[in-house]
Amino acid sequence: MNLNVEFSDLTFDNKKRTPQEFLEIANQLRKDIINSLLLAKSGHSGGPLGASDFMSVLFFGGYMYYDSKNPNLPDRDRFVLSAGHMAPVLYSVLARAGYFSTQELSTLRKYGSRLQGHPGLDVGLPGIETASGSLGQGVSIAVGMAMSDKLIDKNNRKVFSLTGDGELQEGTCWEAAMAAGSHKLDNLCWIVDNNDCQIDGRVKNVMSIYPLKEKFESFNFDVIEIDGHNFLEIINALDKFNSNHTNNIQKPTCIISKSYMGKGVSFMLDDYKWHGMPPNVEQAIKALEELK
Ligand SMILES: Cc1ncc(C[n+]2csc(CCOP(=O)(O)OP(=O)(O)O)c2C)c(N)n1
Repeated sequence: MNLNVEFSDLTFDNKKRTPQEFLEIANQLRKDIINSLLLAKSGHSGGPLGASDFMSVLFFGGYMYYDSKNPNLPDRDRFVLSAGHMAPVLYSVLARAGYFSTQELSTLRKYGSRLQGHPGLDVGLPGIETASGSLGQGVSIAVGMAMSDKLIDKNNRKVFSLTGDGELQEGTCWEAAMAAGSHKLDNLCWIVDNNDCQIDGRVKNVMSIYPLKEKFESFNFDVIEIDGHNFLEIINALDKFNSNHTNNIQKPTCIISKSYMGKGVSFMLDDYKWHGMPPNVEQAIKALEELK
């Protein structure tokens, strides 16, 4: 069976939108994820598909200040994908925002490509703020960025970082949380993709991270729990972070985004086996049909 993979040239701007528009963008991201992973023949399907709804609102809903044609804009907001293995969704977001050609999505994980399995700084891909993939490292760097913005430069920038929930089993995360709360980093928005799946099974069975809300609250976070596939709830949570930042509430914000691994593709839904597996041709055809 053959599948002729094509990436459209469609890009999206960054503005207020309806839930239906966000869903259409999220499904475009999902199609890119399926297509690029099919060509790569390796990589992570489940996490990126589950985080697509949140990423659609974050990057295309007017919540981050950035200019894809001027990636080093000095006062830009920054996004750090701490769960670096979810790179396929970040690469699709950056391409669809205009940082680089959507055609480059076909090079995922290829030798010499700028789209490595985990984001790197050495390959020079615009829009990548730091290398990540060693779990716990990205969010720790994001906390450092927020500290320098708030405490040293005293500017108005915001830092967003997305961790997995399995990632929170990495101890470094909790030192980062303690630092963020202790330094009252109200310019930091920490998003937890809470699909309760990780590489070996359910997060709660491998090693429980719960209760999560109370843990972050004890580190001085304002915690917002949402359905990570409900666009109105995502919008409200990001609005709340904006108001926390504007009003200097002296607490970082944590959005616990309850999601499903593989969301959008029926045979991948809520199944941890799709954590680190790409689709084959038959599976990709079925997935793309469902995402039409
Ligand atoms: C420090 C470190 N230990 C182990 C790994 C291997 N690893 C990659 S992803 C992953 C599971 C992460 O689970 P989660 O954050 O929930 O992501 P999801 O399964 O939802 O995509 C592990 C253990 C790693 N990348 N870094």
